[in-house]
Amino acid sequence: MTKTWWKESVIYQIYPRSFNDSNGDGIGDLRGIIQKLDYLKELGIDVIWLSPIYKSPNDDNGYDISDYYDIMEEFGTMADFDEMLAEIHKREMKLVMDLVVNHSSDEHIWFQESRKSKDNPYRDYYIWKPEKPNNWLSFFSGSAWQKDEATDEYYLHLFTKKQPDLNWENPKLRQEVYSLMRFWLDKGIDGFRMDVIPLISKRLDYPDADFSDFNKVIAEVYANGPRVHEFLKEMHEEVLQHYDILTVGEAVGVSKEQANLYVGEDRKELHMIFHFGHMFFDHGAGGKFDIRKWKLSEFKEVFSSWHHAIGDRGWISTNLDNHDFPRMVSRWGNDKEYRVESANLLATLLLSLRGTPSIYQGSELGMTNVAFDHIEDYRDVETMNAYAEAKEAGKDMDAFLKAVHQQGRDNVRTPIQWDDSEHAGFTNGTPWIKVNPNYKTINAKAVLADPNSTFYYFQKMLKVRKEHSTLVYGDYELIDNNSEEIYAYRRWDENGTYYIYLNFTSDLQTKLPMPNMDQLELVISNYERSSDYDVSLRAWEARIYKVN
Ligand code: TEU
Ligand code: CA
Repeated sequence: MTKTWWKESVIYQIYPRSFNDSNGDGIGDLRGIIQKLDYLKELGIDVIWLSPIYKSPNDDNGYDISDYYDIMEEFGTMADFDEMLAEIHKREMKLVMDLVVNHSSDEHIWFQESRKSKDNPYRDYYIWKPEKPNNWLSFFSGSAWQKDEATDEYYLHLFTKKQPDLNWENPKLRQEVYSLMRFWLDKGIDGFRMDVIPLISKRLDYPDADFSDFNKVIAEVYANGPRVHEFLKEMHEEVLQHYDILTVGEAVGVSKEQANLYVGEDRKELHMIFHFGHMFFDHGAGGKFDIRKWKLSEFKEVFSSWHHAIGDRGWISTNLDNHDFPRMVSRWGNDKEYRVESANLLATLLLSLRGTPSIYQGSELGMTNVAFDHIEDYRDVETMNAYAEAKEAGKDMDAFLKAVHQQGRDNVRTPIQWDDSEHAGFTNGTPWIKVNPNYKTINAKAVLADPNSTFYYFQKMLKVRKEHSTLVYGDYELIDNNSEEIYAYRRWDENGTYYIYLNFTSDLQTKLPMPNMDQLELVISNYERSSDYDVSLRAWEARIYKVN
């Protein structure tokens, strides 16, 4: 297996709107990020993935771009950007930008032109049909086709109607994309996270789909279209191969069997993908707000089977949350009495699997989901649309709000809790979305003052990954597949063998599948070690051993 920096790096995702506000307008910004770079350096991450900062009317918080060559006004200026990039590099960290090119904003000049007339030179930058060709639905509720008055035709939008899909069949559009990528790469950025990249090639027969299972439609109809690999190879040839960068595709709808078609080293497409193995697996047939219970054995199976499916041929990136999914400690851990322990256990997992780990902002603080009482306090377009749709359908709206508390995207979009002052020190003004009321106890100031905090555990675990390359490159084998309480696995290569034990319950676990104890040296644990506990695990205890 080839060894390279982007396999050894750890990514930290910043959602700029919610990170840090430097000028009191209630919206996080680039200068706010600059102020916190020392904090990130101290944590020990290598690469910052920045959610979109391009000019945008913010229908979907920047995932609707109206100018790929400019910075969103609320976030700052190009001079701020250049300064931020220089400051990141000065601290020997890297910057990966979000590339959102499955769709643009309807306010992009291309779409403004495209919609004017059928013979406009930009008409073919988007996907227009005289009639709705099928029953496709948007990810964010309602039809994926929107009628436009000027020409009386329909355009495709897999996301909101302010996010028209770009037409990748058009070679001119593809060249535009490659140009804007070069613009940012030539500024010196270190790579791209590619938004919904498996969706760029559409099925040109536009078949009807069976929406009794939306995730199945994504996988079988929307993603992995006929020309997707041709387009990615062209992008690689024209742009990517000329830079020493990190590329990671958001692989919605990509199965583990298909994954190496995107990331196989011989394929010359992407370096790695974020997979959705665990991200969608608690969704019922009715989608994310139709929650299904999961078992630990299923969770383990996701990571095990993805590890084996990719093998030594390709690479993946692993995350346990991001700006679209609930807080990791609330989703996979216990965000009540074992919040700190379980956040640290999840960090142990994330940082001891093969694949480049990505930490979402605030995880290192042990930040949790939020439960606003009123729908008016929510901001996310997905949540708002789904709420309106459920109401229209006469659903039980109290139950729906409860599902939002568990699954809504705003769970991870509340402002970062920097201290216990008003609005958690995120802003001097009024934040664009309310802070989580638990900021008085959960905040950066508090964790930095507490040697036993999540922050210092994450920091320590980041060092462990750096110092033990087996955790990066080694092979992986699950131990005790059937346990619904313990996640245990072995990592090994020519440099050593490691055993990782994670107790995913709030109970003491005594039946550990342990090899000979006196050969084992403890590398890290999220509890103070006490010899009594060598063969048992306390609530949410995590331990890594090295075999001597
Ligand atoms: O997300 C794509 C995607 O699959 C999500 O729509 C996901 O299904 C949903 O958020 C789950 O609730 C990307 C971005 O990460 C997301 O923020 C954008 O809204 C979306 O693309 C459109 O650009
Ligand atoms: Ca601001």
